[in-house]
Amino acid sequence: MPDIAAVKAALADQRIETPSWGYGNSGTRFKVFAQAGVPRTPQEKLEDAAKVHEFTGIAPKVALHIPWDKVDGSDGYTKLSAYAKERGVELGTINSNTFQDDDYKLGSVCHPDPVVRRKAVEHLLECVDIMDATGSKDLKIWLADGTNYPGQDDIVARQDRLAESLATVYERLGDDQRLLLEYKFFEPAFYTTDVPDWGTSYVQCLKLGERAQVVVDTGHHAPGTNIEFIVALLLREKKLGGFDFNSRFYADDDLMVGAADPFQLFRILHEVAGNGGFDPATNVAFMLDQCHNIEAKIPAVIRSVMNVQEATAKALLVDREALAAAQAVGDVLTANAVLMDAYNTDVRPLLAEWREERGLNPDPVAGYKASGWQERIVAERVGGEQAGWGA
Ligand code: PSV
Ligand code: MN
Repeated sequence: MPDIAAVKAALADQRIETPSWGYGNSGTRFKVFAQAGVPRTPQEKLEDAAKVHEFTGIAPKVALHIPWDKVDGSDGYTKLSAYAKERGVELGTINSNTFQDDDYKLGSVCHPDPVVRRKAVEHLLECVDIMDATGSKDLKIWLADGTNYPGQDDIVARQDRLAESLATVYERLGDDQRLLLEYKFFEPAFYTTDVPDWGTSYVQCLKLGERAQVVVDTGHHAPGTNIEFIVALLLREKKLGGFDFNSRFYADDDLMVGAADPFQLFRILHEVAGNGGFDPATNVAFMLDQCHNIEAKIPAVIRSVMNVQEATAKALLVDREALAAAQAVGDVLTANAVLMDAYNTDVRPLLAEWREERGLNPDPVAGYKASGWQERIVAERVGGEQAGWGA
């Protein structure tokens, strides 16, 4: 069996980035249910994110979404970054948004009109300017671009426009900055999506260069897709930039990671563990991309971080020597049993101990509930406009 001290040391290296939008109001296209105490400003989102880090110890970074987290002033982002640091967290990935403007009805960087494409590219370049101010290393691009009807636009021409637009952005990146391209098989486009799968993202990234990598959002696949295979392949090709973790039952549900299928999460993280993905040098960004529509937001983010941590601990517990030995002689049942032994291990006591060793509450959700933070934000965050992505 793997050495427990080594497992604990590996867990200490883990960092899970939380999304600013996970703290704001969200919902479906039918209804957004507002919650008391929800942040009204990017600063208040950072305060909530800092609580998640305080109780889990492994969530020191917060991803921003522009323009949802837009701040004014030439030094606005430098100040926001300082505000985060004062609270013990830092600004992480900058997520672009080319999907909420009337001009983007027929697409953004793939739009047939060069004027609209330029506008979308300008937004992405602005995101890189923000990265320079915040010290963020990753620009995440998810495109809603696509078509609804056969014949609506030329599929290959759209790929050409995509390549040209992304190349302009890639050239603007600093040496230590990355362009991370998400894929999603459908929605909001229903006939063709311009980046529908890992292959399309991979092909585009390959042409751009080393600092362009693929992001796997666990909610962006058709039912039954073997996501861990994609993860293993991308790691092999050094093209896995990161994850957007969440759970899906049906489409892009954005539920808490590990809630729908904890076994799938384990299988994914087993491939990460086996292919060097937990090595900080591999630089895989582990991010949540979730919306907490009906549940309390901060404890839901804490729970999600814990779900990733639990699945990670199980993946680290896989007896890789025994697995390799069984695989080498074609002992199918033993190989499978080795994997299942790790998955079926209750790692909660190990993680509680790990937290206590770091001066953390062994039960982060209970710790948060006892902290009084929820009562405080409900009492203090009155008036103003609550944050949300609109629905
Ligand atoms: C799209 O569904 C997505 O996963 C992208 O990452 C967006 O940036 C994010 O959701 C927030 O809407
Ligand atoms: Mn995503």
